[in-house]
Amino acid sequence: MVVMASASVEIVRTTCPRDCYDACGIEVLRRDGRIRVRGDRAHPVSRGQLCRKCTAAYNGAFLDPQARLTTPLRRTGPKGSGAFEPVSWDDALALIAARLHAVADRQGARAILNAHYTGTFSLLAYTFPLRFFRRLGATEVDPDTVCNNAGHVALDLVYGTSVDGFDPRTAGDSECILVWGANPAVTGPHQYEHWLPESEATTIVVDPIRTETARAADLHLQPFPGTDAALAFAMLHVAHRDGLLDEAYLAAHAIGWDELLPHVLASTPEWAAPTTGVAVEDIERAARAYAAGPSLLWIGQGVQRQALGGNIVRAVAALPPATGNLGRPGTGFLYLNGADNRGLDDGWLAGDGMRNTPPAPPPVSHMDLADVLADPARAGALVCWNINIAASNPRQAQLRAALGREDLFTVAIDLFATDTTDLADVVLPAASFLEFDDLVASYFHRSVSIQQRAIDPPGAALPNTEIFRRLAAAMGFEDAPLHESDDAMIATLLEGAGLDLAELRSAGTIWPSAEPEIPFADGAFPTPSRRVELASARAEAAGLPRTALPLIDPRPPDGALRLLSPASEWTLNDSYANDPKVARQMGPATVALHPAEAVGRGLQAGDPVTVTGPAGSLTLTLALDDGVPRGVAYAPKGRWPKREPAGANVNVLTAGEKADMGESTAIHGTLVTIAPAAG
Ligand SMILES: Nc1nc2c(c(=O)[nH]1)N[C@H]1C(S)=C(S)[C@@H](COP(=O)(O)OP(=O)(O)OC[C@H]3O[C@@H](n4cnc5c(=O)[nH]c(N)nc54)[C@H](O)[C@@H]3O)O[C@H]1N2
Ligand SMILES: Nc1nc2c(c(=O)[nH]1)N[C@H]1C(S)=C(S)[C@@H](COP(=O)(O)OP(=O)(O)OC[C@H]3O[C@@H](n4cnc5c(=O)[nH]c(N)nc54)[C@H](O)[C@@H]3O)O[C@H]1N2
Ligand code: SF4
Ligand SMILES: [Mo]
Repeated sequence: MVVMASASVEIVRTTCPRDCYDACGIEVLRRDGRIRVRGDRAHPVSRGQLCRKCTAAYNGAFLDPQARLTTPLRRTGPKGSGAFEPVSWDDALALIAARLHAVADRQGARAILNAHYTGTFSLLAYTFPLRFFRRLGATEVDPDTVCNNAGHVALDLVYGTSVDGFDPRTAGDSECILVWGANPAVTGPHQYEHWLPESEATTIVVDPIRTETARAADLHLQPFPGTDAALAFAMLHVAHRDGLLDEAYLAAHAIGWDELLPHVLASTPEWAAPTTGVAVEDIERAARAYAAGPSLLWIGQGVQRQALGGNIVRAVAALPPATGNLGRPGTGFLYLNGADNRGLDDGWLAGDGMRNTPPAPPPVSHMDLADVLADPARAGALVCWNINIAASNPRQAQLRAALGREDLFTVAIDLFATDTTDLADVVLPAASFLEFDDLVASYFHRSVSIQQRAIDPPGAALPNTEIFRRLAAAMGFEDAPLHESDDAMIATLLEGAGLDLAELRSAGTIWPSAEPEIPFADGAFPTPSRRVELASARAEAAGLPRTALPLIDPRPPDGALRLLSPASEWTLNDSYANDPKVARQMGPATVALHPAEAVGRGLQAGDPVTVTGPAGSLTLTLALDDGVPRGVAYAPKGRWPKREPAGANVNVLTAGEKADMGESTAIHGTLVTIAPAAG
């Protein structure tokens, strides 16, 4: 909806659809033909402030037609040479359709790979294209495997769901908020600035790095990476020892406590302290504060990117039922809140129940993508959209080599010319969120927001939805679900949720439930036993231990460091690194070490250092930070390889090792060595 703020100013209210906890409200102002993107002061979460990265990029690269892709492109030189010529949409789509049909005829549609993620996380642009790939019978590269799948699988085993998180509005009833392996100062800035401090609860942060979030907490537990399961078991031990368990809750609503108990009894704080690096007193303080409750548990995504990440999340997830911090105001856990807990049927949007679809081939993990793409028998074509795999996936050099296969037909769809589009055969220009209507469902708040078209796309750019409708037509797929209009899908989704479009357009964001929702208030869980499964037959059947175990990763061998590469405050994953203001703020790529680690290696801040990991080496600038523990190296993600001096980012080091569950990334388990750069 356009509001005329004054005779010469038009304002459109919309929402930031990035993969971010916040889902900020946005106002787009048009004054004398000039556009300004700013925070919506009326929005209860963002309160008029966007994060600095989005303020820069939405007023910078996103609005700059020189920075954006504005026309379909066809490759004219060797792969990766950067030689492209503009073509019309009709020609580009006809070429893609012919090549995809040829691969399907020759090898079966399973040799067409669909790689996608949350470049935009607005509902339609993120989900609708999946209908096309279902109809086609393509192999999906399982999106969550590059991010958070181990946590999803673990929570599904324990609770039967990973997407029915606490309602943040219930924090007023909490005495303690435990943030385990999330860093909202960077990844959910408004939760850090408003939600956490305003709750008045005691805040406890568990993070190997003394992040800004950790510094602001009442208590920071700083375990060595990959030791969190031992810490969680020791907290359960203290709760048991000090009579703080909720035996009644366990008896009524959980199974398997008896199987967990021997491990809990063995996990004394005196054992856990040297095992994790967290002092006995701090383990006890945290356990008592959390168990006394009412307490919220925020399980971050950083904690599960470990070799035993699934086991860690299962162990941490035992805390709420054991201490009765579940099912009543001020309690519960949050990993993510799924759109469907607001009545938004994202399964339907993705094509559940569509007729005329071949059986879906088994998905491929992002950890295996480089190998699959290198194999002509398994990969004849790749369609990449909403993701920049040449920057964000592990095994960067191997992946780039595979993308360089002349006989791999690659389509890449993006707003910008990324490292991935540079390696494509056909590049399609996507419209940005400012340029089309959609819905946004925050994964922290249980809200629904409108995304409204505020400006025209540059050149010939189109929203993901329209691109895949046109591609379906070019392929000769006439199925009605592949041709639904955005308006019709928005109307169906809102009707299912009982929401009114006009009201949403004017409010920007609506909470469908006026009162804080309390998941599992009835004590029932969507597991096979209908209870919290602390011991799980499903886990056993999948070849996993029946219960979480107090296991830790071995400490790095002498001289080796554990590389952590979580979110950067200046980028959103790989997005914005191409914005000039953001690039200036970020400066050169650094790796941070504890000062004592630098002394031992004869290194000083600012030195160029060569970091060597299992898949390759990279030269970075050394930073010193005593908030990084000894034995750890810290180098945030989010750089564009082609903008870096070495033509690579931190993912050139990483080998695609998998976590224990869900074929998911164990990126924070990467071991590296660091030495002065030669020359
Ligand atoms: N070393 C290391 N690597 C990591 C991680 C880590 O912690 N460490 N984290 C991992 C995680 S958690 C994730 S989620 C991944 C994310 O990695 P990516 O998914 O690659 O990163 P994004 O920046 O979210 O988005 C990718 C692209 O989507 C494009 N895009 C934005 N909007 C649209 C749109 O409307 N349509 C289309 N077609 N494209 C659009 C953006 O311009 C961008 O180029 O990275 C993973 N990689
Ligand atoms: N600014 C910004 N915001 C983002 C993103 C971004 O790239 N930049 N990415 C978005 C995406 S895709 C995601 S998935 C979310 C993720 O957001 P979060 O859930 O906050 O997760 P991360 O930032 O990946 O990691 C959080 C913390 O986990 C810690 N960690 C690493 N290993 C361990 C461990 O073994 N134990 C414990 N306890 N902690 C550990 C890291 O030190 C880090 O501080 O953020 C989203 N928001
Ligand atoms: S990335 Fe997150 S903090 Fe930044 S504007 Fe978007 S929703 Fe808000
Ligand atoms: Mo992610």
